[in-house]
Amino acid sequence: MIDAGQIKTGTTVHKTPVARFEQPSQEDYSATTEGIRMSKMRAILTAVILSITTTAAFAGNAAAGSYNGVCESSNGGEVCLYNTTNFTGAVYDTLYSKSEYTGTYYGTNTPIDNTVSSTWNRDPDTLVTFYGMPNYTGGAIGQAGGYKHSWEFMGFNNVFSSHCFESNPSCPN
Ligand SMILES: [Ca+2]
Ligand SMILES: [Ca+2]
Repeated sequence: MIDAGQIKTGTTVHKTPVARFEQPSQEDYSATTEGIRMSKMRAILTAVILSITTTAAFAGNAAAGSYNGVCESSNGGEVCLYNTTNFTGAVYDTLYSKSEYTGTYYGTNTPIDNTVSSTWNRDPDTLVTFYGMPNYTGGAIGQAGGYKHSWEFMGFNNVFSSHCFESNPSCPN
């Protein structure tokens, strides 16, 4: 709206003083409309710049995303393993499928193999399947995108030994 005012003032300068008391001419109206349009364009530009900044921020987190002790939805979304039943405490957070549970919960010496009690799939639209054995074998159960499950109450406590995102072509069908 500041732009509209500036354009209108600029137009008035070229008129005689009497013109101030006339109804706004079509020219004035057009100038105002144009000003609003310019303001909108500026708003869109600002939104684009913000979007770029946000993207850059996500890119900046990429290196620290997987296995940093924080269960995150950025970069496609992690799957997070907990050895507690309520998604708290130490976590193994990863963006990737894992064919063998060789790791430990972040910041601990506790192995993840056969100790997972709850999981959170933070990928909003990709199923992850957990398996009772390495290499995506043994008993399997899927967890849909965005869901949290406490496996203690579902008969899968302390059994998982691998997991695979369905987007991974090497996962079993
Ligand atoms: Ca993380
Ligand atoms: Ca197992």
